Amino acid sequence: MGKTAFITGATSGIGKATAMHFANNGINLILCGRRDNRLKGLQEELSMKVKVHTLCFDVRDKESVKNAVASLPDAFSKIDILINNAGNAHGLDPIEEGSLDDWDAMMDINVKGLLYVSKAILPQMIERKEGHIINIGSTAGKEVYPKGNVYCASKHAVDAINQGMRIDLNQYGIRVGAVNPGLVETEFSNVRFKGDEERAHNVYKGFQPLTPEDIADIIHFVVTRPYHVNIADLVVMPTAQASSTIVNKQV
Ligand code: NDP
Ligand code: 8X3
Repeated sequence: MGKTAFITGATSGIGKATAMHFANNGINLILCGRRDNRLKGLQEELSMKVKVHTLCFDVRDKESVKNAVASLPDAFSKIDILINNAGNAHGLDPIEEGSLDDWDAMMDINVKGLLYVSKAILPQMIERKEGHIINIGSTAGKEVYPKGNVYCASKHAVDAINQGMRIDLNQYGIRVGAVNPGLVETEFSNVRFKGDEERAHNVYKGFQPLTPEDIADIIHFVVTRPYHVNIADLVVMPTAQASSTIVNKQV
């Protein structure tokens, strides 16, 4: 019987690519997000390869998170792998001009949402003394960049939570690790710039960014190591990127 992965933010970008990569490698899927039409489309596509269940909820809503996890049918009730991926940046403004709504969104989704989902899934991993949690952090969780303030804070929090989880869950034999990407071309910048496609496109102009498939391939590598091997903290950038602020752009 194949393993089952619970992926948040599976409707787009890194989460979607991970779902597709896992399906190609026989990992059953619980796909989560708010856009149900996308979830259903993916389910239709990937059900030919593996078992797929979808859960449509907002990670900010703690009751919805709890109810969604509790609603899982028997065939999906054992979760081997949790990919805490749902998240986005909202805005890119100096701290004095930042929007309170953007700040709430980033802290509520990237930090609290990750905690709510983990809290709902952890009891079964603790009971079985087995499980693997991958937290999707960012280079923004290692280094702060101009105007990145609150997004960087949210990803620094993910970095701390990743370490804290690994420490506290060590006694249960649960693997915990983070994958921290640099610039990956997804819908990330469209969300950050609130639908301004040109501005979003310009972020990735003049160099070769990572693709969501690059990250999916790495996540699959991480989850397929022998159980005694835990990749605790992995940072990956495009070759053209040296840090959050140094990108070799040919424009
Ligand atoms: P996308 O915008 O393409 O995907 C974001 C995903 O998160 C979507 O599936 C979206 O689904 C989901 N999501 C957002 N808000 C919520 C919410 N409130 N409740 C439930 N799901 C939500 O971006 P990426 O794939 O790039 O981002 C995925 C992760 O990777 C994020 O944590 C991001 O911070 C991180 N990351 C991205 C990098 C990049 O350069 N792209 C680099 C480093 C890290 P839906 O809208 O359907 O709810
Ligand atoms: C996404 C990478 O540099 O756009 O976390 O913040 S960055």
